[in-house]
Amino acid sequence: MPQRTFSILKPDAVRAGNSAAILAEIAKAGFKIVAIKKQSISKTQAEGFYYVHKERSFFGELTTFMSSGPIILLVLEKDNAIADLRKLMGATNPANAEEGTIRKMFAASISENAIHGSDAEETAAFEIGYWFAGYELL
Ligand code: 3AN
Repeated sequence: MPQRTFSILKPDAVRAGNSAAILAEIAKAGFKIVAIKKQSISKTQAEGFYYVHKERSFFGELTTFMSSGPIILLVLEKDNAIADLRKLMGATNPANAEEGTIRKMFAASISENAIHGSDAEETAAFEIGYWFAGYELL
């Protein structure tokens, strides 16, 4: 059964001109793009999106970074999409990311790590609904 996941190409990746190369890796891995949009988000929008991390020490840094420039919001679909995208992304800290992963290829640090991907079905449902209206997901 095809599954949907949510992804963000983060401000560092967009700023560096890596969006198209990362989208090519995503396509090569067999994901279908259900929805895609580029936009700048406010600090408040970032705080709402990352509310599960609000007690973490890096919350301020994370939400300031995510609102520092345009991002690309994606809904992706394939069998096993959530786990497969996490695998393609690589470890949160690019220093620990395996060869061939997006973070190994395109991320500079744990805070500026090129890509976000949902970590579970419930988070994917929340994250897709946070950024996309139903009519954008047909
Ligand atoms: P992932 O994105 O791999 O699921 P999470 O959910 O642990 O990682 O963290 C959410 C985001 O917060 C990460 N993508 C990263 O940008 C940022 N982050 C995580 N840990 C740190 C840290 N120690 N310092 C700064 N930013 C961090």
